[in-house]
Amino acid sequence: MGGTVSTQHSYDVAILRIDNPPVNALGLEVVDDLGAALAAASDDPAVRAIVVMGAGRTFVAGADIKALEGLAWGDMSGAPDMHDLFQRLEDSRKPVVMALHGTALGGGLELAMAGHYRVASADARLGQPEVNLGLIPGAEGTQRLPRLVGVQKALDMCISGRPISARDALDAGLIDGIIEGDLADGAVARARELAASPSHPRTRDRRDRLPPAATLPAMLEAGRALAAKVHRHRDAPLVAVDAIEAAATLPFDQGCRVERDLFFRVAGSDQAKALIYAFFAERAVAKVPGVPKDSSAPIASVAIIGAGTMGGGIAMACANAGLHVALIDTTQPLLDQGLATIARNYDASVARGRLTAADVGERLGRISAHSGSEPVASADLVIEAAFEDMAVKQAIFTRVGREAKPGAILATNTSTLDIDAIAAASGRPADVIGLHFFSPAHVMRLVEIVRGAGTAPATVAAALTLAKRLSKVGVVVGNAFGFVGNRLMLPYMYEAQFLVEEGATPAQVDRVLTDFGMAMGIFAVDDLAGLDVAWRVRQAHPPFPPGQRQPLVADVLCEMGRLGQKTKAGWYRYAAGRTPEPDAEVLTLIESRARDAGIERRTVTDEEISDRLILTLVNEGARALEDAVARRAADIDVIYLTGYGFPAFRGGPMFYADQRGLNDVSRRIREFHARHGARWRPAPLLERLAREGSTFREFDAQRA
Ligand code: 3H9
Repeated sequence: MGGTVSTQHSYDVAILRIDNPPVNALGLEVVDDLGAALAAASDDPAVRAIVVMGAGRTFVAGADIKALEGLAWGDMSGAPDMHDLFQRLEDSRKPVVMALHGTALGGGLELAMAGHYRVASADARLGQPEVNLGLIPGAEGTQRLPRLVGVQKALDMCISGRPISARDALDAGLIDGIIEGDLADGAVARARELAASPSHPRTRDRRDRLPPAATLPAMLEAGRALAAKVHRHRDAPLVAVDAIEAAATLPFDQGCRVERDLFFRVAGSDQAKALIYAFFAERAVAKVPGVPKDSSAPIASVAIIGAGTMGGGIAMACANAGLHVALIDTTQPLLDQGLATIARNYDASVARGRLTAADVGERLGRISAHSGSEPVASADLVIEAAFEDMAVKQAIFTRVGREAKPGAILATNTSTLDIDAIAAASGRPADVIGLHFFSPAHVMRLVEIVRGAGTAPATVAAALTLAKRLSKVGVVVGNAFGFVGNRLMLPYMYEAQFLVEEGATPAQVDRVLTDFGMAMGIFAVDDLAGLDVAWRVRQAHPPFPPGQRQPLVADVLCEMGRLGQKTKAGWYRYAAGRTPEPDAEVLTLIESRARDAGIERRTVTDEEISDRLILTLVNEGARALEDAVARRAADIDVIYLTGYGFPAFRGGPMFYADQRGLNDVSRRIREFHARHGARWRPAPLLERLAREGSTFREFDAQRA
């Protein structure tokens, strides 16, 4: 028998156990081995029923995404055809019970639906997440799921990609029972009961859950509207609706042929390439040479110094993950204010139905407030989230360095300051690391993990483990101004300001960016963050050297008190709520400042806006790689996808550049250099890769 499936007998039941760590993904070998194990169990006269389950922590979490990556790039050799196996499972005269635990996702759920019966442990999760990879279910999922749960629920699951709980699956008819206690024993008992039945239900024969023809069009229309809304600009969710339509209107085999054609149409698309790349890039960031994979330092208690917006958000992120948090600030009123903000944020989650009042009670119960620094001594992790001022931070670290227990991790949440200077004050730089959370810290997934010159590998490992524990993505970056994210963001922001000085409007720039797929336009982002944030940064770090063009308007807006949403006016005005409205006063100000500076006003095309902004990110990204502040192009992409609203279906700025072709990117940057001067000097790394006909992906691969 093959190596990925083992057979074990319990009474007269054969248990076929899929063992392909880490997540039992279905690749060619598993499909072959399962087919062989099924044949043997079918032929064995002592076997009256069959159970299929997963070894280790999960059932099957999907088709092997590595093989699907090959497929996306034109290599068909690794992608299994599961149709035969599924047909044989369904045609088995002995009942096949699928026993699910952990996750049954994508091809895993498709496999489960090919069995006659499905049982699951109470904590199992089931879903068709293919859209997250730019795909649709391609192993009969779009044909079987509507037959089991109806078109409406199938649309919801295939469009959102979100898994459902075992309880939901039971209510929806996707599984037949929940097993409390040992899953294998429960599944075997069920299989033995069923062995006596003369025949077993085949999903493919069912039509009872499919809707009458008259109600179908409205459901599909609602599905397409939902797909366009939740996955703006993405093709796969809409294609999934087409495949489900085929399930409702065609016999099973014909529906499967439609699904197959549609699957192959999306599987080779740029969107699938980008999203699959993003899936692996997000997981690769945790693999840092020289840093142990798993941290041996368990973190259970955290002391957070500073109860402001950042400290409060970090406290929530930690409490949500089950950590005990001591929130420290200098006075009781500051602590009260911080706790009130935390309570308000939690109330909003309850109002939105994301948490129950009991969940919130539990989480708040893990946060205690302190006006003295006593909790520092016992904390496994100390996070300083005080005012962004070197003297303040150094004073805190001098004290923390003395008071924290040996082996504790000492983190600073600075966004602009030098980690080494902060670490020096602590007297124990090996323990010190930057944790650059993004606001709101309980929501945003990105944490830049800033490694100082003296940071120990074990400290980096602990920070990576913490990020995962907080359900965040930690990316290790070097200690240089702006780290990686803001280093790229600042020139992008200034380029947008130059564009409006030349004749574009903030609304046009923001529209071009959201059309490109960015979550928000840069002027709307600036207004949301507060214009004073970048203003303070500009005062400490002028954007461009003297003699180069400087942005003309942002400082003036700040001086006018137009600080963004919080003052109801910034680049836009906010007459009612948070919706930005173009403001004639700002347009006049931009025009007059530009005229005074002798800038010729002209029509700026959407294409120029898009290129000047996105290629600014690419060029600066290449420089960050040259300087080794970013380790890999994929790290930059993950930072932009998880922290800056860059569209996942484009894979990130560096992947976008690869897809466009570095030759074309470099040609365009040289044009901008000729027209706009020094700030557009092409990054030598980009020029070299373009000359060699290479890509950032190859650059990463060579470094790995
Ligand atoms: C599909 O099924 C298409 C079908 O319709 C059929 C078409 C013909 N394949 O995330 P983690 C690896 S599309 C290969 O850190 P967690 C992952 O790279 C697929 N590898 O763990 C990582 O490797 P490494 C539909 C996979 O506990 C390791 O497993 N399914 C796969 O936080 C651990 O992953 C999905 O989209 C895979 N399918 O989360 C599910 N899945 O250690 C995708 C994981 O070397 N997977 N790996 O870095 C997930 O959502 C999460 O991995 C899961 C576990 C929730 C399962």
